Amino acid sequence: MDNLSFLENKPSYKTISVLPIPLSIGSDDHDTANAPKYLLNLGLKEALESSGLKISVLPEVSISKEVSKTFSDINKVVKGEILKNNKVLAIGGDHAISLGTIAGAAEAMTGDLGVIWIDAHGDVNTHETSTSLNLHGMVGAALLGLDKTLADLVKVKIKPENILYIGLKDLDQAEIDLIRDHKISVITTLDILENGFSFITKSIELLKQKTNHIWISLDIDAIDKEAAPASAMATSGGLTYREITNLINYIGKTSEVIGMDLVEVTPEKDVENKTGKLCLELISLAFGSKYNWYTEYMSNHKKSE
Ligand SMILES: [Mn+2]
Repeated sequence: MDNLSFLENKPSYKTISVLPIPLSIGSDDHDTANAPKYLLNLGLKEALESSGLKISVLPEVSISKEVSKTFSDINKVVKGEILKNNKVLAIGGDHAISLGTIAGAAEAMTGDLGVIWIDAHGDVNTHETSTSLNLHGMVGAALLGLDKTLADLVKVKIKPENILYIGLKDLDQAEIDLIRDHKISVITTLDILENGFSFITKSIELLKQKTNHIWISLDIDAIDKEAAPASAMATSGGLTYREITNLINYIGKTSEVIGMDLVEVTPEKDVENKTGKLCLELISLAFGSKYNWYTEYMSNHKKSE
C-alpha cells in the first residue's frame, strides 16, 4: 500500500447487513431511537451502494420491555450475520446496543475480536461506581467482564488488551482507575495534539498484532459539535472532521473490519443534515469505500453529460 491507496475506492466485496436498533433505554435522550430511520431516509442504502458496497437492510430490532431479551435478540442477529460471512452495520440507538452487537460478534469469532471504541467517554463505569446508573455508561465494563450485574449478557468477554479507546476526553475518576488497573490502551484528545496521527496508527497496528478482526464502536459524541451537532452530548474539543474521516479511513483500508456500531445520534439536533451526511461518509470509509460530497458531485456531473 502506498499513500495514494488511502484515496482509492476499494469497497468490501462482502455484503454489509444493516441492523436498525431503535433502542434508547440506556441514556437520557430518547431521540437516539429515531436515528436508524433518519439515516435510512437520508439515503443511506443508495449512498453506500453508489460507493460500490453491497447493502442489505435487515428488519429493525423490536424493543422488548424485558431489556435482556432485546440484547440477546441483537446478539443472535449479529452473530448469525457474521457466521454467514457478512459484515454488520448496527445503527443505534444509544451505546447500550453494543451489549448485544459486540457480544454477538465476539461469540461468532470465539474471542478473536479487537474493538476500536471511539468515544468522548469511557463507558466503563460499573453498577458499583456509576452515579447515574445509565446503562450506556457501563457497556465497556460489561463487555470486558468487569460488571457483575451485566455479566450474564456477555458470554465471550473482550480481553482488556484487545480494546483500544480513541478520542477520550471526559472520564470519571472511577473510569480512569479501572482503565489504569487493567492497562487498557487509550488515546486521548491531548495525545492526538501532542503526537499527531502517528500514535493512532501505531496503536491500531499493535492491536492488529493481537487479533485478526476489528469491530468499530463509534459514538458520535467523540466528534466535535462543529462537525457533528446531532449528539445528545455534543461538545467542543472533540475529534475534528479531518481527524475522524482519516481515522476511519485508516481503519477501513488497513484492517479486517467485521462490523461497526454507530450510536448516540439525535436527529432533532442535526443542522442541515450535517451529522447525517458525515455518518454516511464514515460508514463508507469503515468498509473500504468512499462516499462524500466530492463523489456525489462527480456522479451528478457524470449524469448530466
Ligand atoms: Mn459512548
